[in-house]
Amino acid sequence: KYLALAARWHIRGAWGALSGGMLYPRESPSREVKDLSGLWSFRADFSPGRNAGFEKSWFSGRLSETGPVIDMPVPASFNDITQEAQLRDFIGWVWYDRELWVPGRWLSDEGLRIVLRVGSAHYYSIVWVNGAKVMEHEGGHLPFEADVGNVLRKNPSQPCRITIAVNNTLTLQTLPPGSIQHMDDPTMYPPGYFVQNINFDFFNYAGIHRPVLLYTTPNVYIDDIAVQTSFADNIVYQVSVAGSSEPAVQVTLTDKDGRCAATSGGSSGTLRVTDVNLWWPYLMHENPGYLYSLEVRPQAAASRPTDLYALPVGVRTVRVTDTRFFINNKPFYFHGVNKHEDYDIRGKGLDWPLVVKDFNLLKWLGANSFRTSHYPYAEEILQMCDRHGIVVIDECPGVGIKDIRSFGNASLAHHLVVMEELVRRDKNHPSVVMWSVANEPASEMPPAGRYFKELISHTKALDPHRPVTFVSNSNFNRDLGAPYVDVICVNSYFSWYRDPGHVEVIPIQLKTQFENWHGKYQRPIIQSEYGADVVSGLHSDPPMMFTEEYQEVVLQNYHKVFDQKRKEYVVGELIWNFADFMTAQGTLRVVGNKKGIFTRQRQPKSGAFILRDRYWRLANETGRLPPWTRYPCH
Ligand code: GCB
Repeated sequence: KYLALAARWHIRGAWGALSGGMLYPRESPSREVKDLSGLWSFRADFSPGRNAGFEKSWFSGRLSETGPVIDMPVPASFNDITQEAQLRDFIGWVWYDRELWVPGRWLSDEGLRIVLRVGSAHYYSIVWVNGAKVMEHEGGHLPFEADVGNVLRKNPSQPCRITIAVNNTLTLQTLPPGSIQHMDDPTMYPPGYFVQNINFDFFNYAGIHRPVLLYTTPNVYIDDIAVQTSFADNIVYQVSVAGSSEPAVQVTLTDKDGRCAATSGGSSGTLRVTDVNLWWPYLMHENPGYLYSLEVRPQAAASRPTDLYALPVGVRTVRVTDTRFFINNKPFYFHGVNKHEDYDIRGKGLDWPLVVKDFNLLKWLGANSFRTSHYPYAEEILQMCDRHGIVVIDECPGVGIKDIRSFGNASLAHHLVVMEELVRRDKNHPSVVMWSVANEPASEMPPAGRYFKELISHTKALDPHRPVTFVSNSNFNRDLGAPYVDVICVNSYFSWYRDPGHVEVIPIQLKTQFENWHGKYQRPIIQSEYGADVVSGLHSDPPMMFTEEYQEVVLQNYHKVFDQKRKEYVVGELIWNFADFMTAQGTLRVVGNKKGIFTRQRQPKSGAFILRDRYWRLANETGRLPPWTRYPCH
């Protein structure tokens, strides 16, 4: 019964997913933003069918009138906020609501759109304003929004109530997939007992993970902007304006000092900049992350307010050959990390102190890149990458696709929608240099060939200017997706999951791995994961698994081979993982995955120092650093 419900949510989830742009809400003279972060009322629906909230219409009045509620911070995962294991491990619908006053002038000005936007909520969301349903969305990690002006204006003298119901159930057709298993043996389990099975290695944190905002735009407004940059025609732009049939558009490009660098008119055009400042990665140039501001103004009728949206733009190119990855026509070597959005108490909720700390650690480490393993990260994080020159492989939540039933048409259709939402959101970030459509799918299963062929070609059609990959751990000979990728990304854990304890086998196995993949596909290769678990503070010499010394020697053995093969076709190395992170409970995990080079609280293990020495050495060899950044004088 529960699965049937889940299947219906999925079908409804597809509506509305593709209409309109998804510009990040920014304030301007024509746009105001009201951030609804803070405390919301919260109630998990513990009823046996998890359906009491709908049967009793919890959205039609205050949640606190339906039964007991607790305070819940937004943004945050709900799982680790209380002392209740039942809530930590809850599966089903949770309900949030809060009341607020909308500024009177927003309501009285009929020339304004008022948009409600959820930065992300995991996994399936339904949103009501004053009891009226305004939107549904399937999938975590990506934003969704609706114009709620009409609903709000019906009742201008009352505070407005926003209700959000979120369901974290994963099925074979969700992304990531999962399955609900009912335990029907009454001698073993209580009545109605079920569990959520997943095939991915991080805790399925849920709730409202990113800010909920109300923002305004004029009725004639900039709906979307797309830029494509190059050396000759520096910025080719396209603007879509909604609310007007023939909008004239004025575009001004200003440089970092606020000086006008170029202007243009029309909803599409080209901006050429004299002595253009290119966007460079961190440690590749003395002035990384250079951003212009593209100010777009549609010209509305004289009586109407004119919209203004300012998009940060970095001018750079990306190109791949069969042995190299180029940024701005210079070979780029990824020396970076894989991350997670994960921390104590808030789980996957956006947390500014953590975001800034992590960027400081990335810079300390000499990392120039990361992969958003295994789902899209907050837009605020990508904006930091743009500004600091941290290069990003942008991954969608296609992780744990292991069951053959998750390669069917329904799964593929949803995966395509997710890639569209991802490209729509992130296409203008100069830091994003490649899309990753999946992590370690069962790509040797027969349907994987057609699945990845379609998925990758669809992604390339959405964005012909960026390479596309997926991350493999399959046998190179049986991988049915690999023929379609631009860059091979491969994960391996020699001396860990295979040959545990035997670090001496790493060099030979790693060399074979690279030679096999490159020999067969003639593509550049990124070692997209490698590493070893360390319980911080455990020591042994000679090294043993789970000690700091063992992680050190695993890293050193991998690095020897990277140093040989990066002269040929290996274009990057991303450690698994930047920091320890929470997982489901199991015999292989000691309170989470401990492959971090930092602990979950961001303290370095000894592996971090090995990596720091290496990354700064690589940067000194390949980059152009100003004297003050040269490690160890940093
Ligand atoms: C992998 C997965 C990653 C896991 C990691 C591990 O291959 O891509 O999600 O956390 O291995 O530590 O097992």
